[in-house]
Amino acid sequence: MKKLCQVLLTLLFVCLVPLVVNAQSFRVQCPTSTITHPVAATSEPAYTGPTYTGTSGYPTAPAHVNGAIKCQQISGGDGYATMGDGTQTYLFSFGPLSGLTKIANGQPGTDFPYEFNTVYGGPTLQPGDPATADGAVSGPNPLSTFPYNGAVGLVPDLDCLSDPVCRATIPSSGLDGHVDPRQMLDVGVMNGNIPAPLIAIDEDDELFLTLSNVGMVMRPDLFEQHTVHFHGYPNASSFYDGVPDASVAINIGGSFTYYYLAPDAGTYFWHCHITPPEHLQMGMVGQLYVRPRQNRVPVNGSLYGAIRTRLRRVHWQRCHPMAPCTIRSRCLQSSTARQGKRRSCAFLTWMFRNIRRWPRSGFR
Ligand SMILES: [Cu+2]
Repeated sequence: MKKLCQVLLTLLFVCLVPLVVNAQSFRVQCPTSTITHPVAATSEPAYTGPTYTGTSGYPTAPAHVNGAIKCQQISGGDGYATMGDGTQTYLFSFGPLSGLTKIANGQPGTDFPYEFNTVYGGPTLQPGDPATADGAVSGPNPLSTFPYNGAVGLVPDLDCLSDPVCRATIPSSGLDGHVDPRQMLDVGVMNGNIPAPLIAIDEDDELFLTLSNVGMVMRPDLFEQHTVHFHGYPNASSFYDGVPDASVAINIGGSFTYYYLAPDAGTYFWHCHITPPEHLQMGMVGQLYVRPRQNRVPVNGSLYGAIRTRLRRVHWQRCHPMAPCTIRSRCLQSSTARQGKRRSCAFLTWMFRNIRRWPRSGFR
C-alpha cells in the first residue's frame, strides 16, 4: 500500500509539472467592472460620500461609486545604460508596456479600462516603439503618428473565438487578456526605463498592474524572476506584496497581474523585491502617486464636510465613546466604546454639544 502511494504521489507531481510550466505565459488583465466599480468609468467621478456605509463587511453594491478601475502593464528586463563618462553599465529595469504615448508625453502610463483594452491598429509594433514608428523626431507634437496607449501585445483570442463553448465565456471582441508575445518582446526587450514607469492612481481606485518578465537578453545565463513591491503601502492581500518568500514571483516569459486598492493618498515608491539590494539598485524602482480624494470634491464642496458626515455615520453615531448613550450602548464590542462607558452620559452630552471645539485629530 505504501509503495502504491509513493507511485501515485510521484505520478501526481509529474502531472503537475506541465501545469506549472503551462501557467507561465504572457497575459494581461483589466476588467471593465468589479463589485466596487460596477460600471467602467472613463473619468474620475466626484467624491460624494463613503463607498460603503455598513459595518458588517462589503455589501454586493457600494453606497457610492468612488474612484475607478485603472490598469497598467510593465515589463521587467535588462540592458545597458551609458553613464556620463561613457561607461556602459549593465542594469535591470522595468519598462512601459501600456500608455506608451502618455509616457512619451511625460504623463503616467496608468490607463482606464477603455484605454488599456485597445488593440493597436497601426502597423506591427517595432522594437523601440513609439520612437521607432515616430521616427524619433523632436518638435511640438512628436508623437502625432503614434497615438496608442493600450496594452502592448493585446489581441483577440482567436482560438477561443473559434470554439463555441469557449466563445461563450469571453467578450464578443475576443479580448480576454490573450496577447501576442512577439509584440511584447519586440517592445519590451531592451526598453527599460530608469526610474521605472510612473504609476499614478487616485484614492478609492482599484489598480490592476500586470508585470511581464521579458527576460535578460544581454545576460542569457541569468534566469531572474521579478516582482512588484509597493514600498510602505498597504496591500489588498499579502499575495500581492512582491516579497518572494511570502508571495509570488514572476518567471521569464510569464505575466502576473497585481491587484491594489488605494486606501492612502500620498507619494510612495515601488520596486522589484527579488534580492532587493541587487534588483532595486540595478534600476528596478519607480514612483507611485496616489492622488488624494480631496481633489475630487465637487466645486464649492467641502472635504471636511464630507469626512465629518462619514465619521458621524460610521463611527460617531454608532461606536464612538462620545456618541449619545443610547446609540453607543449597541456598540459595546468596540474597545473605544468600552472605555467611553466609564464616562457619564451628562458629560458625553456636553461634549457632543461642543463638538466644534474638539480637535480634529481626536477622530479616526
Ligand atoms: Cu527584479
